[in-house]
Amino acid sequence: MTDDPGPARPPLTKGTGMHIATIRESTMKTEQERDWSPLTDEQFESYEQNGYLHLKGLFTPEEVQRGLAVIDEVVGQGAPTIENHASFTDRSHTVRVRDAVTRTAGMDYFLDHPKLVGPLMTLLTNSVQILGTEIFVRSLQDEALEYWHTDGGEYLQRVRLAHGSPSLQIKAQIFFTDVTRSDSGNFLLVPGSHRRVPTDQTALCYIEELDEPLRRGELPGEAVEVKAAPGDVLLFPYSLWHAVAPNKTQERKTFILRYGHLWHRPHDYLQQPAEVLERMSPRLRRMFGDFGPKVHPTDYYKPVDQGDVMAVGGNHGGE
Ligand SMILES: O=C(O)CCC(=O)C(=O)O
Repeated sequence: MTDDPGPARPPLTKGTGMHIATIRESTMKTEQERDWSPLTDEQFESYEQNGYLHLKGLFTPEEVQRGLAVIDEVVGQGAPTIENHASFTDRSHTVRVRDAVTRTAGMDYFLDHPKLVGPLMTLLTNSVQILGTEIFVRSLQDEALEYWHTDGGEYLQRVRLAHGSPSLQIKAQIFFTDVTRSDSGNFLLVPGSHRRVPTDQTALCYIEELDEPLRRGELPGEAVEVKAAPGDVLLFPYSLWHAVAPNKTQERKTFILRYGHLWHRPHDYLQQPAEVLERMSPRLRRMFGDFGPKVHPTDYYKPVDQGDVMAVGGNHGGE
């Protein structure tokens, strides 16, 4: 997806007293050199058609070690997480740390990484907010670790977007252990299902028409069992029908990061605490919905400096 920044204009800054339309045609644009690249047209089209994008080897083996250390650090602290909610379906076979970014600064590296920011900037058309940060450690289990469902609750479940529309909400799963064999806690998905509304509508968004066969170990014919290596990233919208295979190999360790537009509400925090935001780059703070002390309610819909703030993060191009 190419994005020509257009002719040179002055930087967009808040509080100049000038109307944005006199400064720049689009607030998505920037004169700064970005540290990220957008998805290619081919990648975008593949995501559009299939409802997922498997980015192989996005993170290096060193970065994988870094991620594993973050997981060990947080799990070693007792995996502190947020208060229970009536909709949570956390189970004994999985350690699930919600709002993990408040437990460790080590996640910032991944969240602010140009290799991850670029695809999200494409899919969410530059309005990118982090809605949740989770660590998953999935242990061994002979039956499916998760049954077929969509994400985001029953209200969002009915929304279907036209082909070519920017995504509404997205998950990025970063794999830190080997999930290249069957029955190793693989992510299961039905390609194209992101544009289908399940027949059943229930509070937890499980899809009984597929769950009943899955209890017998049967998958729909068109289902894909994702074979992910450490360092791979899977992007998918909340509307994609997905489940998790049994795990008969080894503990599976991943981050699952939730994203939406700036005008969405987060899932596992209301506002990040000041001490968390203070350690972050301006881009990452913006991705946590922080506009600084002079925020205007309209900023979430019409952020005047979005292109400039999102151009560069704190990882100096990544490692
Ligand atoms: O653990 C996984 O692979 C996916 C978890 C899941 O079902 C979800 O993110 O909604």
